[in-house]
Amino acid sequence: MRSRRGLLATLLCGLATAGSLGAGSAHAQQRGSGEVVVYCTVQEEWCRPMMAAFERETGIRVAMTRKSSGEFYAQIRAEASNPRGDVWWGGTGDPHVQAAQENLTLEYRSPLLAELHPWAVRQAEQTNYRTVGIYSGALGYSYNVTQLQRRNLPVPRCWSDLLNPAFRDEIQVADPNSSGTAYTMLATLVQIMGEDPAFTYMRNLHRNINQYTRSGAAPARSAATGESLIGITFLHDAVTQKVGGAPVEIVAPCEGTGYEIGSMSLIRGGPNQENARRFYDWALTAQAQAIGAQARAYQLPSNRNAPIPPEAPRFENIRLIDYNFARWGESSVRNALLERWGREVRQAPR
Ligand code: S7P
Repeated sequence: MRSRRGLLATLLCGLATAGSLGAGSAHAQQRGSGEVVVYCTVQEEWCRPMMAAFERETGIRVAMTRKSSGEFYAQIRAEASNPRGDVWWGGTGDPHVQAAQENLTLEYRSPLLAELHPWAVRQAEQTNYRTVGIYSGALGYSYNVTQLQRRNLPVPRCWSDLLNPAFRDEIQVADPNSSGTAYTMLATLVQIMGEDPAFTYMRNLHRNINQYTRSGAAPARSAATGESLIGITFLHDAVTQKVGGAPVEIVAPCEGTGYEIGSMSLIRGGPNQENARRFYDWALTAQAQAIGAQARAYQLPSNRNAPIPPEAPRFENIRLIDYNFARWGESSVRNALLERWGREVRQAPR
């Protein structure tokens, strides 16, 4: 039998732990049951430990699938009359904003909103609390230093440098229809240059593109292995490669660049709504957000108490544009830009 002193020590220790872990562990005290279906849009390497930690903490089973931002937006739309998913966790904010506008997601005011940075709360306010910011990160590119030096090519520093004919077939970026990263690039260029000049730029860049990938982070891996010279991605996806030992340098373009507010939404009509809200609250805790860095994901977390990974590209060192998330996530605007990209860029002669 345990002594009274031992019991007191255990209780005090338990209280201290609950205090330091915050709302996440308060939830963990009531074990849950059943399952929750999570559509995960960050990298698989982060999706898996995140889901495992939630299962451990709550006892709720997670059925998780991973796809890119535009793909899950399209799936949630297609499933609207018979929703299969409960939570859409991660991915760039624009398609979450579009889903909110199209009434595909649910209004929810998490008690954890009080712990978030203003930019994450603003994302919730602008969508009537149908999505919320969970992390943030800036767009840019990385280049393979070994290949660049071996071939004596100039070091790129700006968006304009990517048009250099010396980079023909050497640049990789994703397709904005499937990838939130690539849509962020499209909307960023339009915001920096104006729409017609941005499309002229992208048609010229098209000559240097070797492949439009489905996934937004794939070009960072391609630059890391030297398969491509340059990969356009979020900077944090390139940091993951650099931390893993790849010979890459990371560029925040000199003209300025856009950024994402990675978001989370509850799917309207999802089959496990109570468990979905539990996942949502848990995913906003500092403790859950710390899992990103452990999985080598170097975004800036939205919970003010979550540790910022030292490797994360800091916004104060980057020339950021004032990205208008409400405008570029608006259905008609996003659809029109994607349609124009398909017609004028993807089909352009090389
Ligand atoms: O790797 C993390 C990340 O860059 O992936 C998300 C991205 O939207 C998913 O990839 P797609 O571009 O293929 O949609 C970002 O939100 C996140 O920072």
